[in-house]
Order: sequence, then C-alpha cells, then structure tokens
Amino acid sequence: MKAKLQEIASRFALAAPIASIDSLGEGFINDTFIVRTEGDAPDYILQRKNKNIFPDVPAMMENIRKVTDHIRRGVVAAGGDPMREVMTVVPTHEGVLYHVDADGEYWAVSVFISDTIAYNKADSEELARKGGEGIGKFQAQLADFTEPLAETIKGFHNIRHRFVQWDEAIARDAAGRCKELAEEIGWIESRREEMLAFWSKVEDGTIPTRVTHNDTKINNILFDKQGEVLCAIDLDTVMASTSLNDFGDAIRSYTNTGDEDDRDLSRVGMSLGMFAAYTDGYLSQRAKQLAQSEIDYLAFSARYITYEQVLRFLMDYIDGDTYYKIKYPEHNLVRTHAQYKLLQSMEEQYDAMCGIVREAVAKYC
Ligand code: GN1
Ligand code: MG
Repeated sequence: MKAKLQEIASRFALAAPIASIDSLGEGFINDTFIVRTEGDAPDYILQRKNKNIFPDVPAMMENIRKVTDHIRRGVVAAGGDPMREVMTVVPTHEGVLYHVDADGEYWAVSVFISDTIAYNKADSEELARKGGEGIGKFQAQLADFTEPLAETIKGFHNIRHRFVQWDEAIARDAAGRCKELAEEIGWIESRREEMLAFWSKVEDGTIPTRVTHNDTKINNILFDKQGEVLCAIDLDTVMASTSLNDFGDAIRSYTNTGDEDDRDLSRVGMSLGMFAAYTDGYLSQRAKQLAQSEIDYLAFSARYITYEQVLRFLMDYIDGDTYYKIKYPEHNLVRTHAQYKLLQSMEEQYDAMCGIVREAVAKYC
C-alpha cells in the first residue's frame, strides 16, 4: 500500500520529494492521507475520492477549482494569506486536477495547511461563535460568484429527491431490516409533509439559491491556533443550493452535547447556548445580506438538516450499509437514534431558537 500511495502521490506536482505518507482523519466517504515532504516545502493532503458516491469526480474537481480560485482572488485583494485562507488544489504534472490509477480509482491532492486545528467537537461557545463567523465569511466570499457549478451529488439536500430514494429503499428492503424498524420509519413518515413544505419554498424560489458548502460539520472547518477560522475544507459538495443547508448542518454539528453516533442517548441534545453563539457569529457576517425568507427559516433549517441526516443514516442501514463507512454492524442504526434524539431536542427548543434568531437579526440589522 505504501509503495502504491507513493507512486500515486508522485504523479502530482509536489514542491519537494516525499518523506512519508500516513492515514489522516475520520471522513465517512473518502480515504485521506497526509503526504509529508522533505525540507521546507509544504506537506499535502492526498485523497482517494469515493467514485461510488461522486459519479463525476472531474466535474467535482472543476467545481473546487473554480470556487477556490474565486476565494483566492478575494483573499489576495483583501491582503490576506492565499496559502492559508483558502484550500489550494495541486494538479498532476500534466496539469490535471485528479489522477486515475490502474484500478480506476480517482485521487486528488491539496496543500496541507500547517499549524491548524480541525475539531471533532465544539468545546466552547467561543468556538461555535467563530465557526458561525467562518461560514458566514465563506458565503460572503462567494456571494459574487457567477460561474455555473456541477451538481456533484444529485439532490444532495433535496428532501423530495431523498424521499424517492427512501421509498425505493423501503420497497427493496435489501438487508431485510425493515420489519424491526417500524418505530424508526415512523419518525421519518410523521414529518414527511412538513419537510416537503419547507423544500417547496426552495423549489419555487421563495428561498434563494446561492453557492453553498453543504457539509459544514465542524471538522470540515480549519481553525488556526488562535481560534480563528482560516477556511472551509472538504469542498466536494460545493454546489448551488440554499444557504440554509450550511447553517442547519453546522447547528447539527456544533450544538450537539453528545457525539453524532453516541450510544448513550442521555448525552445527546442541542445546547441552546451553543446555538445562540453560532447564530450570533453567523449573523454578524450575513444578517444584512440574507433574504427575509432565509431568516424566517434559519432555525427550522437545523431541524431540516438533522431530519435529513436521520433519514440518510436509517436509509443506509436499511440498504445494508452501502454509503457511509461503519465501524461495527449496527453503527448506522446507532447514528440514526443519536441524530433523532438531537432532532427531538431541537423540536422541544424551537420557540427559543426562533427568539434567538430574531434577537441576533435585530442586533446586526
Ligand atoms: C459525510 O465526508 P464527511 O465525513 O465530511 C457526508 C455528509 C454527512 C456527514 C455526517 C458527501 O461527510 O453529508 O452529513 O458525513 N458527506 C457526503 O457526518 O455524503
Ligand atoms: Mg470531511
């Protein structure tokens, strides 16, 4: 494996000879490695992109190139550091943004930004506030981006599309698990209409479409050692969608008092303090630019994305675990239960969440 990784990494235009390659991080989809180089040259991130999930890796890499080029121009214009405040994609020696190996696997490389921290959990309201500010800035950096972007995963946060997949998965019952899941399936069905009603607002344009990250959990954001956000990483799902996805998914991640896959449900819930902190940071950057419809659904978007996550984990369990990497056989079911507990906690605190949004909007408008 080491020799194969070396061979693959050597296809890319690295600034120095390779010293070592090791596995990195906890991604559920791609395989990630850190390529350390000799001397003062940067180190690099090497990723095997999951072609089962991303059917068109070249189009995805082109999205990432366009978006990072745009952000880089803005960072340079503002006097920032373009090697730290945006991801840098490294092409192959032939100038291609990916390499296809002998097995037909797709690989890509970016510069590893050193002296940074990627958190798996938000441990303070200050960090949540900074995270909100970071995604607010990311959206602001892309507000004037006008190039078309490919849809890297069809209907990614589109619940109408998810229901098509869901209905098929239930009908197929590939792993024969549906009979034991009546209660969990009921959780999804009982909220189907309200989730579709929300998505209709995106479809009819009431809620505008913008450039969005779509995977804003905390470990996809790089912080510097002073606690400031440097940049968003894992741009595989950058697409045109609603900005509410990014707020909602971040709330799902930052405010959870337990783990995404906690077996101990007593630990899981939404911290209202963390919600307030993230919301304050986010709206400090975005309040003036958002449409009223986006503000109206901001708190709801956390319920929407968390619901969608319950559906996606449960659907993968029903399908026999074909999408997410799992560490043990019932991992997707444990994730389903933990995310459902989080959803319930949001539902219980929904009025307070709406109040917090109103206050923050008033503060920044
Ligand atoms: C996946 O790739 P990663 O681990 O950052 C997933 C997200 C889920 C998340 C759940 C392309 O993100 O949508 O919310 O796991 N990414 C994709 O933790 O499906
Ligand atoms: Mg990631």
